[in-house]
Amino acid sequence: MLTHFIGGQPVAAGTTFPVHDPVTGAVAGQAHEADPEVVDRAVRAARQAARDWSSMPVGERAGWMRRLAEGIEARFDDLVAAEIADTGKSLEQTRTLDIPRGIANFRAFAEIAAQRPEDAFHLSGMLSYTVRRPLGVVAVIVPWNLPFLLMTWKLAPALVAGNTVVVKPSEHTPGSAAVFAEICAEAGLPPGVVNIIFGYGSAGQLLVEHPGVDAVTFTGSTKTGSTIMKSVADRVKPISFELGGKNAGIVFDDAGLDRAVEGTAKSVFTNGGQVCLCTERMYVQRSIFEDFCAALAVRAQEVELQPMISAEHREKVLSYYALARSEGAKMRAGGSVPLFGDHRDSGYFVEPTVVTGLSEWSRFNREEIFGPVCHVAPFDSEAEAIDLANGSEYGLAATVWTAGLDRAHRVAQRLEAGLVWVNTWYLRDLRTPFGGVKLSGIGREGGTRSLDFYSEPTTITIKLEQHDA
Ligand code: 6OD
Repeated sequence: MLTHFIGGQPVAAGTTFPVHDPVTGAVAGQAHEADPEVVDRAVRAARQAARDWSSMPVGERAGWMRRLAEGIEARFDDLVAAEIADTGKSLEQTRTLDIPRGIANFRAFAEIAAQRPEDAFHLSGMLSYTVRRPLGVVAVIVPWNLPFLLMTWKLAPALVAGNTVVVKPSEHTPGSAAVFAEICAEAGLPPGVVNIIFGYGSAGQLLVEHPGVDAVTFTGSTKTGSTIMKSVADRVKPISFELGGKNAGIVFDDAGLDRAVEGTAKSVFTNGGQVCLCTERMYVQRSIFEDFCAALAVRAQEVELQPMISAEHREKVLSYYALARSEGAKMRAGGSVPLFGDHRDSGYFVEPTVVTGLSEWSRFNREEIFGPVCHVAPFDSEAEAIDLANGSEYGLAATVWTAGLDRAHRVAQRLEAGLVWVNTWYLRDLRTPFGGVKLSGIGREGGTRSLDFYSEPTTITIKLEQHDA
């Protein structure tokens, strides 16, 4: 039974809810569900801890971040097991991406914060400089697709900037956060600096609305982001949102077919397509369109399957497969439910799917599906490819596949997206700004942008009297 972590202690309060194994659909565990009293207790614990934590020198807080990174290393296998149990991710991905990124997040923000210079201007007659102060208590609302990676991506900068936090992981994926609570306790982190509560969206809603919460960071759907934004509008709380996507990829005929297909397969099928950065719309130059579709369809059939996170999410993805069929799409690969002949048949799997033949106006091509699926359409000119890619309400990420250096820069700079990858996908430098435009989010995190969000500058200006010696 997973318990909340409040004020440095496990707290077994509130009713409980089941957590399912997406590989089999079976109930794999239970967690306590935060009610209003639990939420209030967590926020109070965070507020109480904020005084000492915020006044600690940043170098000391950076030391705590390094200790947490070491704690993650020491509990690496437990975190891997917890993350796989909740998500059904592959061992390979969990060991090489999800958990290592937690370590990297704490180490990176320890360095970035400790080395960050402040503004200072010495003009005739005055000295003007800034100090940055933490926001106070930050609500950290974490999605189910990359639970540990995204929790630590938000926690590390929030904490090193001097905030205390209340984390609400997704109801589907409480496991790695529960192990992290133990890591905080084992490391001796001051009680109340990190608090973790479990529950559904209703618990998250109570948390963001709590008057003791000063700011909200959220990664998840645009719909939930919009709900949170309305809930905090009256108190004008700072928000940082990374939301949905309908990411486009453009393949030019000079890209090298094998490289483009391989990279696209990764960008479409990784994590079962359940990454906000995954590509769902591909545009391929007409001369290589048929070859590209055929090769991607082959790759789709070779992918190691990862289940959808829940029965409900699987139904959603399958409803888009059905929609594509009903609109006359050509299913180049997949389009239904795989049959294993074993325990996985009651799990939440769908087939990796490649679709062609739908209009740009089809709901399939406009709405985020968040599964292992993409639509592929041909284009004739560079300008047309850019227009097609930009013809979305979303703007998180895009990929461009070409050997042409000039074209790579030209196209990348014209794409309406917060992130553009050229001849690669999801290659990250944690110091760069990360986030989306349009319905894909508001604000940027990453490097000093994260520290900017998690703190407020105060400008101090001193008049300097001019005296002759
Ligand atoms: O890699 C990251 O830092 C990041 N924020 C990834 C987000 C993925 C969303 O599903």
